[in-house]
Amino acid sequence: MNFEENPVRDRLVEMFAKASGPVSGEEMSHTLGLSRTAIWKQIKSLEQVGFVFAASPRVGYRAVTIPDELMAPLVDPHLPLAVAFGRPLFWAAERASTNATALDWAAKGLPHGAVVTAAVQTGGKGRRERSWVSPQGGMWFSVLIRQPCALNQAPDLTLLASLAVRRALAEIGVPADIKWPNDILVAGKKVCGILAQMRADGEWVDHAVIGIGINANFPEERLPADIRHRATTIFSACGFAIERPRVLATILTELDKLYRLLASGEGFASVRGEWLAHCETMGRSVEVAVGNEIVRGTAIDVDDQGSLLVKLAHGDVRRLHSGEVLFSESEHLR
Ligand code: BT5
Repeated sequence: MNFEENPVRDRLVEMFAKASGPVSGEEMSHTLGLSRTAIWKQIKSLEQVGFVFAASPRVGYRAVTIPDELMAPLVDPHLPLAVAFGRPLFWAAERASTNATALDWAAKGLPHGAVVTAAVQTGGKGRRERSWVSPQGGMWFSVLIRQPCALNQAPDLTLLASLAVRRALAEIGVPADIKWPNDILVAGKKVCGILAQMRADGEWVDHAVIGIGINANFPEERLPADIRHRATTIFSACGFAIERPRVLATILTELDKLYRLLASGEGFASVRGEWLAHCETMGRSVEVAVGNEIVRGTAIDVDDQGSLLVKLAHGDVRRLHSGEVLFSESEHLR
């Protein structure tokens, strides 16, 4: 199956991104094998997603503004050749959910390492079918992993992804902490969530889709009022916009390094020290929902398997493999 949704658009964006001056209509028609009218239609559709062009009669078009969308020709120059993720990369102005698209395409042969992105998600998903608000300006993307791993290693996929995001944000001066197991916080509020969905075959994960959502370049006022006490955006918390294609390339590069650990048999254990150093969950009161049960206590450690150790009021320690950490209200408002 051919997954390329609009190859002409990507090649056109690449031409504009690489050009030092105006690109003539003739050059575009010749290179892309399309009529001038077809090119003009592509230019109009790029304008709708934030590109601004200056047209000079007889000379051609110059891109005055190239928006920092997560498009292949804008991400690729930042991605080292040896990185296994991000090629191919499929961008769309709108998708219901990049995870849903990636899972659907995975069943139709999408290759390992492919990335699906969208400028806006209309049906973004969190865990347990919760909705994930995904306006323009965020980073909404999913990575397909086809290297089978044992089912009991599956939690590592999320833990390692959160470390990749943390490293990439730290590199551009965004101080991010990890909240076990799948959140990234800036200034104590959630700016990123990770949703890993997988198809297992017996004891093995056949393929997994790692969905990552980052509230990047939009003001937190665009998040629903009822979550703003615990969620923010990088733009609001740090006061600057980030270069999204470059940050995506860095995340994919870090993810590649970390997932090679899994393939080589080392998993979370080899980066546990780094993870703990940036995990803000330790030492705090937590309420963890595990199925229908709520476990209350103090988070004291994360073990080599990535499980959270919680000390209960009467002194016993519980090892929690999955679930979610909800900070108790008193801690949260501290
Ligand atoms: C997550 O779920 O944190 C996983 C989010 C994964 C989103 C990515 S975007 C690309 C890919 N495609 C998808 O469809 N999903 C993935 P969870 O821990 O269950 O958190 C969900 C809860 O966070 C919601 O119930 C809201 O309370 C809150 N929330 C919703 N949108 C948010 C946002 N943009 N920022 C922070 N919190 C949000």
